[in-house]
Amino acid sequence: MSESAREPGAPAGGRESDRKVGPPSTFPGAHPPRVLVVEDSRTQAEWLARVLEGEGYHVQVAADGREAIRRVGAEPTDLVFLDMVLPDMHGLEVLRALKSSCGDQFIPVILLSVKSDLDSRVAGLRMGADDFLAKPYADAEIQARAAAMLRIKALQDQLRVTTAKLERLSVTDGLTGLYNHLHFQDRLREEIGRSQRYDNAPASLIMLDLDHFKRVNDEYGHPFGDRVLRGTAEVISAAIRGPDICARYGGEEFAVILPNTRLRGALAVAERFLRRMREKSYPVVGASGADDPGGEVRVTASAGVAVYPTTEVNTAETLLKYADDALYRAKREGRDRVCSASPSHYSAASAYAAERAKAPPSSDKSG
Ligand code: GH3
Ligand code: MG
Ligand code: MG
Ligand code: MG
Repeated sequence: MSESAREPGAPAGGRESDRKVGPPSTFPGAHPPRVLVVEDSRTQAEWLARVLEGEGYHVQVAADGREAIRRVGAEPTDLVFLDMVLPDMHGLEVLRALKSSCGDQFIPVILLSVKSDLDSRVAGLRMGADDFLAKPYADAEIQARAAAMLRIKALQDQLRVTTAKLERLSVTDGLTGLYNHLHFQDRLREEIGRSQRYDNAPASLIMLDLDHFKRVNDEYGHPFGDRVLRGTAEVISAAIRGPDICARYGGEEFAVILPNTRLRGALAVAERFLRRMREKSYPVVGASGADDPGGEVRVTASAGVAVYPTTEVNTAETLLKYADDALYRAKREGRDRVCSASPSHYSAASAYAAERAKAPPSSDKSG
């Protein structure tokens, strides 16, 4: 160690009596902060560890750069003290590797350097180091800088959690937990854009609307209607595959984007939704007092399906329009059924329905 190092137990600035005694302080997190000391001098490392452990931190030591990088990659770390002079790598190289490996997580790094080494300190700060300690350092300074960094880290972590929560809320429908209208629009455009980039790979859209839902609200009340909407979201979520995107489009209207899916596949999915809707029942508590046994309510839905790309359907807007038109046709033709978009689509839908009609008996009455 050429850097005016002091031996353990003989700190330059701080006195042993300055150190806090008694039980470690309590931390806001569930665990004591985890500190990694990267230092090849054993005496320096042990001394730093002792000072930090005195603060109640959980301290690990890495004797070289490679071990430091491995540990940060493998073990949760809240703070790193990093010596500039290491046997295998320069401290700045290690810093670069650590900072690029922690992604959107903030892991503060305090550089350990000698006072005269201004250039490395400046370079280190420019490269993303968060602070530095110049040797010889005092116990109190180590403790104060560690505490300051951990405070900033706690705030950053909190900010990350809050941001993630807000991001989730901004795309979610509060009642059903599905994606909301705005996010649906974004995803539909994204999906069509992707399809255009990949040789116009097909994508389908299903629009779904509950039948006579106003009556359900009128008869059983709005909270009951809300339960039906949540139940519908469950039915839809359970019936789709991973890449499919489902959203609450509006009041009692739902939309599902099916990437890489042609008409036939989309019709099958829509039929499955409707069948499961028919099968699902919602218990009603007796409305007229204790003698009223209550009962159960079933709510059906109508669906419109359109596929991209066709001659008419060549944008997100036209895909939406055609699915919507198909939905209204399903309503007009009696509800509780699936219709598809253009006449050419429609004949395919009819062919599909005819095929289904020939299939072995099923309780399914749509198509
Ligand atoms: P149709 O079969 O033609 O679709 O008839 P409908 O009664 O379902 O259609 P209409 O558009 O007349 O009524 C939709 C109803 O959906 C009216 C509205 O009160 C209800 N609705 C919309 N959003 C919500 C909600 O968040 N909760 C509840 N409970 N009801 C809602
Ligand atoms: Mg060293
Ligand atoms: Mg409706
Ligand atoms: Mg509606």
